[in-house]
Amino acid sequence: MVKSIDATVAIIGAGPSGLLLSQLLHQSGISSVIVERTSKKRVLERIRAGILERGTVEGMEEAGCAERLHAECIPHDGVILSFDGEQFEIPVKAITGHQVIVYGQTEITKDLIDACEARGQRIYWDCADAELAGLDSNAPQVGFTTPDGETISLSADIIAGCDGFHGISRQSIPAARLREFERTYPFGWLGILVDQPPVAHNVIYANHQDGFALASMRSETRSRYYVQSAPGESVDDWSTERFWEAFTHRLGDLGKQVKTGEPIEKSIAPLRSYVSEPMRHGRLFMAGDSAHIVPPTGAKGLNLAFADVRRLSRAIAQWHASGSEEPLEGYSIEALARVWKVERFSWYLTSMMHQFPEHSGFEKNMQRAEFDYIRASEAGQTMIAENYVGLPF
Ligand code: RFL
Ligand code: PHB
Repeated sequence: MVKSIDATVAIIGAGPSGLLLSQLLHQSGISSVIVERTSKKRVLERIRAGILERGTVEGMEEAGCAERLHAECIPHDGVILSFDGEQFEIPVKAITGHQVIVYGQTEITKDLIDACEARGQRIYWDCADAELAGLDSNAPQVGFTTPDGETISLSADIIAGCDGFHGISRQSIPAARLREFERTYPFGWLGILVDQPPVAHNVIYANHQDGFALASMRSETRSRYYVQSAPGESVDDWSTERFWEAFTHRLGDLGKQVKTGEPIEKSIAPLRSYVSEPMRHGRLFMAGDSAHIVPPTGAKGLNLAFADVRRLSRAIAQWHASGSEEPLEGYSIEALARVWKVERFSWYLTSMMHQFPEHSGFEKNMQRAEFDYIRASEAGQTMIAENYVGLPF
């Protein structure tokens, strides 16, 4: 027996994109149902983003979910760049008038799930077999099976593909209708979480001849640190001792002040730039990592996802209120214009701050010249500051 249910919007994925979309649609009186592949526990355990732009904070405010964020976040006025141990700070707030904040993706996800549950939002967890149909019609459908074995057919006016890079939504678009652009990088990031105070108040991006390192944080007592790892390496290749030796060395003198300890989490992530165009196919609208990936240098992935979701929620609300297709038709083009600028910044900072195995002395000198130019140039620092704090939405 197939159970039939309906909602105005079917949302695939209960990551930050899907949860925020559901919450914003609710604020406009629009119903949605979320279908998620994995369990609530696993979604809440993911350690990912930490640095949020102003527009992301505004998105949480619009969603009515920013109370804990405002109480617990750590505002940052600047960001530090380091090259072979030499450092300088870009005064982001002095240049742009705005700050970024530290507030983990784990907390964002928790706040959004709590808000969704408090108002009785339907989230189907642990449904791994979602299939999309009728995308070319005005009555698309999502079929899936619950963990209890119940088969559900969800009818909607719109499907939102918020199911990340490995999701089903993008795969449901005929290949001939997609254009994909991709750059993979010859390295990954090994990240650890450790219960020790952060080495500096601000985030540090360090290019060292041994490889990249990044010092970030989750709170005044919890640090998030990364080092560049080689392709194919796994966490087992990185003993705790090897990590601390590499990390502290790559930070130069500041490295001597790092408080080390046993990591409470260790993971490795590949780096990639990816865009799939358009971000719409019929009644399917893509948002977040399902449509694009940025390398984490610059901390843009979640922020870009939230920019998509805010734009999409407004388009859907205008369509719902007016019945006009026009707001929906503009979504992909407008979202992609911003996506490519953020792709550019993430690619730029990745290119400037990492050791590439194929680089000759020429490229290494180009990186050094770029660093020296930015350090001495107000224009150069302004370019980095206005991207870091978040481009206008
Ligand atoms: P997500 O988070 O991948 O969520 C997608 C959800 O969809 C589910 N799903 C499905 N559900 C139903 N059916 C299917 N067939 C499905 N397939 C998948 C998944 O289980 C999941 O729950 O995508 P979303 O919501 O678009 O959010 C994107 C962000 O998670 C991502 O961009 C950021 O984490 C990127 N990122 C950072 N972004 C920042 O803005 N600032 C940062 O400081 C930052 N640091 C990072 C990062 C990502 C990292 N990794 C591990 C990739 C640091 C790292 C190390
Ligand atoms: C983090 O805090 O996890 C973080 C910070 C800056 C980045 C990426 C990740 O560029």
